[in-house]
Amino acid sequence: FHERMRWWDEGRLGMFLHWGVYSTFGGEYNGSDYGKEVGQASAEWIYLKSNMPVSEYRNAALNWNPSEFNAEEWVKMAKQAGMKYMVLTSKHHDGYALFNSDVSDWNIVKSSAIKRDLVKEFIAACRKYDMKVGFYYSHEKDWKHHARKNQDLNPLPDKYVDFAKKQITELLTKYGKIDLIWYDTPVQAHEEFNKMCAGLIRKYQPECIINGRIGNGLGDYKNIGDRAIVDPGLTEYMESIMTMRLNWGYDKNDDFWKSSDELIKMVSKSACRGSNFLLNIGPTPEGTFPLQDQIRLRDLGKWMDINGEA
Ligand code: FUL
Repeated sequence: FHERMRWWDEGRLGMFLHWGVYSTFGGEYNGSDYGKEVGQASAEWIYLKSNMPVSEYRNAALNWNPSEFNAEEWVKMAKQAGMKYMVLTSKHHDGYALFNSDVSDWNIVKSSAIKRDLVKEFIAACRKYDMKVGFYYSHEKDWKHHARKNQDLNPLPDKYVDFAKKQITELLTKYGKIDLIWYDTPVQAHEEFNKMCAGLIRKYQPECIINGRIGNGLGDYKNIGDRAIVDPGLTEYMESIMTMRLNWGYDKNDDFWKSSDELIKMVSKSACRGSNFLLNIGPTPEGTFPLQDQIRLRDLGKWMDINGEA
């Protein structure tokens, strides 16, 4: 047991947030729907899966204006649902950062229409409502800063390693305390790189928790595959991650919602087995939670009010 795991182990339930330039496409490009391959492609993979011109994706970023984004509203909704931590995609596989960065212009401040550091706003809101703050950071896949095609290159190019090191350091040094970094997705052969990613956290924020998908057993807890519940008989810290419908990122054609009852059963089952549960929201390009997500959060909140502390 390590002291830094206490809040996480007591917390049990968190909110995952997949939000970025991909959200502006809503899973669709050129009349094709990229959000329907269950467990495979997802709306947030559209840049890779559609093979659209780089300029097209870049323009989507430059025009992106999530003017309805209000971090406090997000945090309040998570809080009401009984969630104790939130994990936002600070950089997904497309390499686009939701924070200001000096090592690449491919970020929300320098390549968008809103030009605001949304990570900063998100952290401030979390702090205000006593919510633990986590950031997803795609440490290995980066379709902008190393490769769109051969995305699992081995070894990773030196230039990328240097870039990632600097950007993770920015995240860990410019925003005050961060409670969790959620790395994704590991290639075991990149052990040295993964160790570097862990080392930065231990160096700058020793109390920050590292998730299992850093790879090479370097995390503070384990993650299982996407959208699965852990088996009974748990002996380690574990976390399940779950979507409310098929996709992680916003997809306007995805109607495969799980019902509130189904989700509540999953939350309860996961907690009974001693695991954490991270439930995903794919906010709209404007920056709001889709209505269907809000309904499920409200239902979950009602259930958590009665059963949450049990
Ligand atoms: C996967 C990613 O490839 C998906 O896009 C998503 O972020 C999921 C949580 O992890 O590995």
